[in-house]
Amino acid sequence: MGKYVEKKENNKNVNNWYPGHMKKATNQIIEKLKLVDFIIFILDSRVPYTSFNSNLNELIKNKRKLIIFNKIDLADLDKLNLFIDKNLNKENDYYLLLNLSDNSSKEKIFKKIDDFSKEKLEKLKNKGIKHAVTRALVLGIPNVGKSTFINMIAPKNIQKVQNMPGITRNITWVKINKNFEMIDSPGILEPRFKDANSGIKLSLIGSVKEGIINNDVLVEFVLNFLKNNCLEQLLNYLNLKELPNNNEEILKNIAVLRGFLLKNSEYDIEKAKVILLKDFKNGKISKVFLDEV
Ligand SMILES: Nc1nc2c(ncn2[C@@H]2O[C@H](COP(=O)(O)OP(=O)(O)OP(=O)(O)O)[C@@H](O)[C@H]2O)c(=O)[nH]1
Ligand SMILES: [Mg+2]
Repeated sequence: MGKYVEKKENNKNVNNWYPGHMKKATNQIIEKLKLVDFIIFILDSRVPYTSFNSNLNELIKNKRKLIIFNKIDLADLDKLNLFIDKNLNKENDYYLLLNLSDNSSKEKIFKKIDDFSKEKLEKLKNKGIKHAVTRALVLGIPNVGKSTFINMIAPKNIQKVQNMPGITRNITWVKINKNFEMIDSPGILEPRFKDANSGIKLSLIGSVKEGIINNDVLVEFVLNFLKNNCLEQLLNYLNLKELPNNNEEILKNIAVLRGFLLKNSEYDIEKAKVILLKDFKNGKISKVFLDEV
């Protein structure tokens, strides 16, 4: 996974919004590292580069790591696979593609966890210890599905889940079964954005909270991205056969479709912007890949 780190650009934009709780959570994670056998590192498949926190990766470099490319239901799988071919050293990096809205992912997860636990269990068995417990720490930026991952394999839904950042606030141990325990952790962002568009992409997928980056900037980016890369999905979303002339016309079209009218019978373009961003975040426009392949 070294290539991810090399790609990171040297940018001087210190995020002055960086939430204090993330610093605190990072320290709590460092404390827990010695207690776990491996790390489950969760990424958003729409932005596998942008959602890869290199700082966290540096902290866990001595640990075995299972990389989860999550939310594949929302991603362009061809591009994701190309990205994986280019960036993962398949002999050393263990990874799994998942859609956690699909309950059948459970089996895939347990199989992989068994693979990861085997080494330790065998070592202990040779020493005569039969009932060993394997422990894993789930890490990632906010909103990638860490708690959803844990809920999927836990005996019952324990962790709170919502499509916005900062839902998990504390390190939490969760017992999966008598042989396996996991730690859920609060999402942590890199203290600096990787490049000029990272903050935008992270806002679009709900990993940076609303209000940090101006809606106009987000709308402009997402419409240009869709026009250039996902025309079919955009036309479907707009219920049109041909693309309007410009972004303003597109927004007007959304306002018409939704019946967003102001008192003076003008279209409510601001409301159209908000709904577009919300729909994108909720995966109503899907099969996208926002990073470079
Ligand atoms: N479409 C889709 N949505 C998913 C998937 N996995 C998780 N989600 C949704 O993503 C949102 C965030 O999930 P969480 O599990 O709360 O994410 P988290 O990483 O724990 O977030 P923080 O605790 O805020 O760091 C929720 O709305 C989940 O339902 C997936 O594979 N596909
Ligand atoms: Mg969580």
